[in-house]
Amino acid sequence: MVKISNELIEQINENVIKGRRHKEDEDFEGGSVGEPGVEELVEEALKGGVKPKEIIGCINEAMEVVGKKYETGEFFIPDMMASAEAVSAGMDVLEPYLSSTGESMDKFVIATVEGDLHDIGKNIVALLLKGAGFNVIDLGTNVPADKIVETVRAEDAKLVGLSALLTTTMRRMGEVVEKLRAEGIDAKVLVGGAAVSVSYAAEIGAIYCKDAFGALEAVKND
Ligand code: B12
Repeated sequence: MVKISNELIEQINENVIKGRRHKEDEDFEGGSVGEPGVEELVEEALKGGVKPKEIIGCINEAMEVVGKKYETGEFFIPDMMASAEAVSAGMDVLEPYLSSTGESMDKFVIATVEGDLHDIGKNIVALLLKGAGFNVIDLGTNVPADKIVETVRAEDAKLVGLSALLTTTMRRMGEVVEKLRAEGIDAKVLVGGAAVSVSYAAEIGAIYCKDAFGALEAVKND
């Protein structure tokens, strides 16, 4: 069983990197058609008892590799897109396994800040918190500060999550926190994404979360 799980995890990793969503997809050399892609592999892993946490960890690692390959010029934007789509396909399969117990908990408004289109990390955080029973309001990507503040106020949310993957968009997080405080809203703000650091989070008065599990810890420790 352990061996099978490890093999499946390895295959999920490989197929995320290759950007193969499902069995109809080709690999880089035009082969692999008919072999399971991320969708089928995640399904098989979950049915075989692999924990969602392990699958999420594997996805994180695979995307890390994709980022390195992009940095070194081995991958281009379409390759990153294909991997992102493969992750989305896997997350759709994962969602019911993380589905909420029906507890009604605090509202959590989450968004990727203005100028930034990256949403895989945000979606994982949203999914995990939804699964933990939080009432997640996901505003999507490229969201202006005013829209975030307006939603937090209208929903009277006590928790806010901001994602930024670009060094150029990270500063938008500070703008959101400033606007929230200017309106007298003292919601707890969680921030994450590759561009963000512990020191930047501290500078703007937010809580840094390394990953989605860190987010869960931070909101549970209220
Ligand atoms: C996939 C990807 C893309 C895809 C995004 C598709 C999508 N739907 O998201 C596409 C192709 C669109 C893309 C575009 C671009 N990208 Co890009 N992209 C990536 C890549 C490879 C992976 C990101 C990812 O999904 N990681 C996996 C997830 C699970 O990890 P994560 O996002 O970090 O999230 C986890 C934690 O950070 C945390 N977290 C994240 N958000 C939040 C929020 C909260 C509230 C909390 C609590 C926690 C939390 O929890 C998550 C789960 O555990 C990264 C490389 C990298 N190392 O990050 C580059 C990267 C972020 N991209 C980069 C660049 C440069 C770009 C482009 C500018 C390229 C271009 N020239 O056009 C554009 C920008 C587009 C835009 N305006 O946003 C650079 C950024 C460099 C920088 N310092 O600014 C990176 C680092 C690649 C590199 N090494 O150069 N990209």
